[in-house]
Amino acid sequence: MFNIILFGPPGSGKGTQSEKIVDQFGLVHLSTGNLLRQEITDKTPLGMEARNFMDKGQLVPDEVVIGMIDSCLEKHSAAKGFLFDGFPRTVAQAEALDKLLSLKKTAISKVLALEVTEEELVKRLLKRGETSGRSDDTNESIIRNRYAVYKKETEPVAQYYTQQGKMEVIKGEGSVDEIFDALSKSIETEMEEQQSLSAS
Ligand code: B4P
Repeated sequence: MFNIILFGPPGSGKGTQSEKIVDQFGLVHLSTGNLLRQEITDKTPLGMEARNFMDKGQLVPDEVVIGMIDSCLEKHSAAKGFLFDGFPRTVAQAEALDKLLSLKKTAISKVLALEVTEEELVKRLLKRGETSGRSDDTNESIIRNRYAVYKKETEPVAQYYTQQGKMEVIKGEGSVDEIFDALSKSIETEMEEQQSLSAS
């Protein structure tokens, strides 16, 4: 299995790039943001609980998100690999993911981190808010809170994977295609390394 994490602050292009990566490399896309929004649309109890956090720009509790990922991994047990988008967002989520993957005798191969300035993020999300109908994208103070939560709770996850030697930073500003090219090159290199290791 080949598993990667697309990491970065809110609005850095994780969702945008994930769609292109899964098309190109045949991985299963697991976006916790999309899964949570689907629960909200379906008006499930989980969705109702998650909405209270998401509307304020806060993170949904770890146990809710980890449970969701666990059942998705079960559902796609024959997958060639996974692309995790927007997950893990806390060190507790990263530790839980390592455990879940090791039970399946697999692991994270690489973490690709998109780097974008705060001002560019705010600009992108406010623009998306004009058309997306997403309540967390329309108010600048909620967007700034999401960024503050990222700095406090999610940035330590980068340290966690740096210690494992899996982290690579990619410039997240420029055209969507330029960024996709940089991400693809890094994924291809990692896939080749993994293949030559398993052949030896
Ligand atoms: P997510 O759905 O993960 O989304 P996001 O962080 O808002 O955005 P993303 O980085 O995917 O940006 P996108 O490509 O869309 O999270 C939403 C909320 O869900 C969180 O705040 C949290 O409450 C909750 N949640 C999710 N996962 C969780 C977890 N694991 N634990 C706890 N809570 C969780 O790009 C944004 C915009 O930029 C788009 O309009 C796009 O068109 C534009 N864009 C993209 N690339 C561009 C480029 N190169 N140049 C210009 N614009 C670009």
